[in-house]
Amino acid sequence: MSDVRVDGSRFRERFESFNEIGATESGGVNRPALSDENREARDTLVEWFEDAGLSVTVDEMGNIFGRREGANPDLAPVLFGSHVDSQYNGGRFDGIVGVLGALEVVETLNDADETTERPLEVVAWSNEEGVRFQPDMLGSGVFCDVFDREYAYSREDKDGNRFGEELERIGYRGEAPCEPRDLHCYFEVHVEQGPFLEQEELPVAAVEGVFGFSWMNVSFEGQANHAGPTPMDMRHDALVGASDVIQAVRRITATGGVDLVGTVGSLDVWPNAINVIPETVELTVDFRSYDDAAVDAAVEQIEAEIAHVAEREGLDYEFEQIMRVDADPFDADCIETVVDAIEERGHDYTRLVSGAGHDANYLNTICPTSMIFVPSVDGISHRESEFTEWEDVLVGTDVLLGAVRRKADEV
Ligand code: HGY
Ligand code: MN
Ligand code: MN
Repeated sequence: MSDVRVDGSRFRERFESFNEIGATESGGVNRPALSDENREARDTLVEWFEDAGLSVTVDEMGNIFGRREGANPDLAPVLFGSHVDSQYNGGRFDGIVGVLGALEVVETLNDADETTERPLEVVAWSNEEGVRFQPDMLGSGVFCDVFDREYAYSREDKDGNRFGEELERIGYRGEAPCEPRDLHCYFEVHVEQGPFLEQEELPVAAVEGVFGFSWMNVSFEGQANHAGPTPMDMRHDALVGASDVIQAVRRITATGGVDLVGTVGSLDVWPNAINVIPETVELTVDFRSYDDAAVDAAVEQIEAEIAHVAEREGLDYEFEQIMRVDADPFDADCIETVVDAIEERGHDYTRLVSGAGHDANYLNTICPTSMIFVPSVDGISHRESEFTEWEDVLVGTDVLLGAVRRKADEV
């Protein structure tokens, strides 16, 4: 295989200009799924895909595919990419490195005038973050038959906007069916979003799997009343109920298994007034572990705690698990392909399991899959100060190039 390398300056220029879209004052980006900023990002991506000679397809979930023909069009393609939707005030690297890195791999092969045996497809998945529309990984989830399209279209943001209508509004409700199809394999390069690679002073990791996780919506309904004259034993305070759940999540993770993590990330109080006993509280719970039994046990425990607290405080409650993805290890051969690509470049590396969810979780259920990680400075992500050194981004992208070329010539 001839020695070709990604073009760091072209990639850097593209990365910087892409991140001007929805740029925030503090150096992050604000491009939540299906927002106007997300539309602008999508439009830019389609233009760049077309400039790189890719034939672009947008499917029913707004997933954007760019196809580069190989010598043998009948062979199943090698798919690689990530997502371009961001957190509210999120980082500039999460997802973007994987999509623009995939485009850079195509450009590098174009420069080398190299035709692979198999077709290549670059992809930008819709709604990976799941912050505006829950659950996350909705675009890849429908593509992998985890969710049906109508369910996805029905998901609402906090203002009651529906996913399907917002997709229509931004012009990305494509015609192509969003369903599983024959893929040779899937790769995704992504920032680690944790501290390990930086602590070990390593530039890259072959990812062996992703934590399983559960997302839950919880709501308590008590009774609003005056904060002054209402005796304590007559209160039905929804926020007291919620506070017990938050403590219980911490308690469950302390004893629930070595890598079990739990988060209450979102909490809405109504009427949220200083002198009114809270009537309703809506909160979310996120449990994750590489041990699926630990996640399931944690979900069971928190549901029991919610029922107990509601009983004690005289509250009504609702509990819904809106998403459960298993911790399935990635494909051994795809992992070793990544390792071969790393070793060919002579990099020190390690093997990691991801605590963050990725579209690769779902692709792993329909085709051989693995990922490549590059370090996150201070282990930070989902924050505007998220950062990865550019030479590390290039290491990861070069490894993606090596892995894709290996798989694309398998017949
Ligand atoms: O939640 C996650 O891990 C991903 O950012 N959607
Ligand atoms: Mn991501
Ligand atoms: Mn993310």
